[in-house]
Amino acid sequence: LKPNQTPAEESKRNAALEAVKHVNNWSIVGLGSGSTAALAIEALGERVKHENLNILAIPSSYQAFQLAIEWRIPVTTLEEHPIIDITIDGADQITPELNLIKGNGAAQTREKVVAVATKLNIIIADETKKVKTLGENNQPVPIEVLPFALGLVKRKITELGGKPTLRETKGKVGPVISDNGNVIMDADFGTIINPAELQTKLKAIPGIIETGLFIDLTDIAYIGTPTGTERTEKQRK
Ligand code: A5P
Repeated sequence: LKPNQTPAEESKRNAALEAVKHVNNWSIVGLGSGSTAALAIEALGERVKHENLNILAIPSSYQAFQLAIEWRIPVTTLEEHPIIDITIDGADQITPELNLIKGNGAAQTREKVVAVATKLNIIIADETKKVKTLGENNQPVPIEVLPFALGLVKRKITELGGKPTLRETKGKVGPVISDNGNVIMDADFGTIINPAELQTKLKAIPGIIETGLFIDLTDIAYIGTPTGTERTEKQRK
């Protein structure tokens, strides 16, 4: 336990510590993004330092890349290693079927590329991320959009029943620009009964790069509590 940790941080750290136990020597490891994934990167860094763990990491964002450098975890690229052994990432919402909404940190496109390239995907989160149905509690779907296509994408999302909002930055006026040079639309679809169908419809709109709907991509979830973790597993189709 770290000093001055809030119960939420403790929960996230417990999940992160459980997940990094799955990382074996000589693995290619995908690094997720966000505050929970950051704790897993830290825990991996500790293992690299104290256990001489030999791994090569593929960061899913500029944030994850910087953290890997900070914790002295060697990095590689998907071009060199197109198959990733294990990825540990966070989520904004997670259902009992282990479907997710991701992208609160605008990193969902690279996160999904990394997840699809990965043999074992582990998601870590605290209990606040657990939901019955994706889209509950007004959680929008983060969508990365080519700036040129914004007008079209907005209209098409509205036709699909969504309420799109362009994500604005803090610390600068104007929209959030992703690590890939695109903008983010947060689209509220209410509760999403059929997320796979919505994903297919959204991906058919030109200008949508990727969405934060992660369907059937997760193998194990660790939900952390201040005192332990709850594990859920799923056989991917
Ligand atoms: C980044 O774009 C997201 O997909 C994160 O994985 C997600 O937002 C979880 O972040 P926290 O762990 O900070 O809640």
